[in-house]
Amino acid sequence: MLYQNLYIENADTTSDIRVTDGKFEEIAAHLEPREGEECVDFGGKLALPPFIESHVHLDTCLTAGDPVWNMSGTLFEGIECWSLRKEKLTKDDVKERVNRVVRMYAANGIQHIRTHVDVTDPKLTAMEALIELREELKDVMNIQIVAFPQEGIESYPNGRKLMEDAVRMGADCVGAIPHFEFTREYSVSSLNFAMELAEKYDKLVDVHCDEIDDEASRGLETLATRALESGLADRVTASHTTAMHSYNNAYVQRLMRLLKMSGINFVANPLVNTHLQGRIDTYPKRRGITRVKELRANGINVSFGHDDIFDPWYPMGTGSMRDVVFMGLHVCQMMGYEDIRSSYNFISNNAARTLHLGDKYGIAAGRPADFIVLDAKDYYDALNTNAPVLASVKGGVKIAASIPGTKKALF
Ligand code: 17E
Ligand code: FE2
Repeated sequence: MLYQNLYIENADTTSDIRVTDGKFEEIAAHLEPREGEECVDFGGKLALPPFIESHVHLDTCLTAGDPVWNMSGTLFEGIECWSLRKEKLTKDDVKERVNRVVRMYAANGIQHIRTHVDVTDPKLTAMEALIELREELKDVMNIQIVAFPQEGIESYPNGRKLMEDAVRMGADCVGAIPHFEFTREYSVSSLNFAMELAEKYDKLVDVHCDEIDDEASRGLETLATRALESGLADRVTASHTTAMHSYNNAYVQRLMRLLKMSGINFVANPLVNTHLQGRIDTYPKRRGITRVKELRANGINVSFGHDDIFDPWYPMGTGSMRDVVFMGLHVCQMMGYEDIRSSYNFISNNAARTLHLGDKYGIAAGRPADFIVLDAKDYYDALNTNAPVLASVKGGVKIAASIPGTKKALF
């Protein structure tokens, strides 16, 4: 199969891509079609490695207002609303919602998702459902599962056991929520426990870290120190880190050295944290997004996540990572020409590093033939015009495409 005339990752000139047996065979400025080879000529459109959702809670998606709406718009009321919904969870309910959401994502060119799954549930219902879905949906979506203790590890009954049970069931990553634990001591010991669990079972780590406007919330320094000392390094991710917005600059200056040394990844969630943070402020109101520009300037890996789609923490979402990038560039004030053009990295190459996709990801000969084509000439144009996904190809198979002339997806 020959895909012709594609601008690969904002290149100045077009390339042709030959796919054989589900892999990229060769990529060059011009490839002669072989006898009988099927050709698709895109006539100068943008090709990118598939989009990646590096932070979402699939188990909570599509539950907004059930049984109650989050009236204050805070993280903490969201946790209370979810606690009520959690009592009603069944495996079928989780599976039905996740199936719908995964298709929304696929239609928008996403092929990899890292999902946090709440394990503060004595029955681990959502975890069981997600483990099955990871297998059932693998032709459409690569799903990575984080064992996420929404109501705490040390502050929830049997929290440690539930975490270990979830990892034994097959979770890919270990989570934690230090800012939600009852005390600072619990916060530190929950992080130590999570890191030891990850080492014991050879898992990645992704912590909901300091998702609060309290400048005294300093789980991040503990997480980064443990990542450095244990050698887990870039296998560790700090998600949200919104307290960093409120840290004083002198502290951040010292912290940044440790963050660089540790090698950890960051995930910011610009849509959801713009909505959830600053809620107890009058004026001025803090944006509550982590310091993305400064982390990037220090060479630290950052990706962007959606975090929620229509659930107790966020009442909107269509599964489009474009909306996430669009908001992220605004709130982080990264609107320079090159910032905008290269911003697809937040939902592709940077996220691939966080998910440790290695050489399973990227448009290069010998790798799995996974890529998307957008109806635009470069990513600046794609972002600005909200360009539809003309094709999402996974393993050489077209799994999604938009209906010509519309932004609706055929799937
Ligand atoms: N749970 C949490 O602790 N934080 C969030 N942003 C979401 C769920 C969505
Ligand atoms: Fe989250």
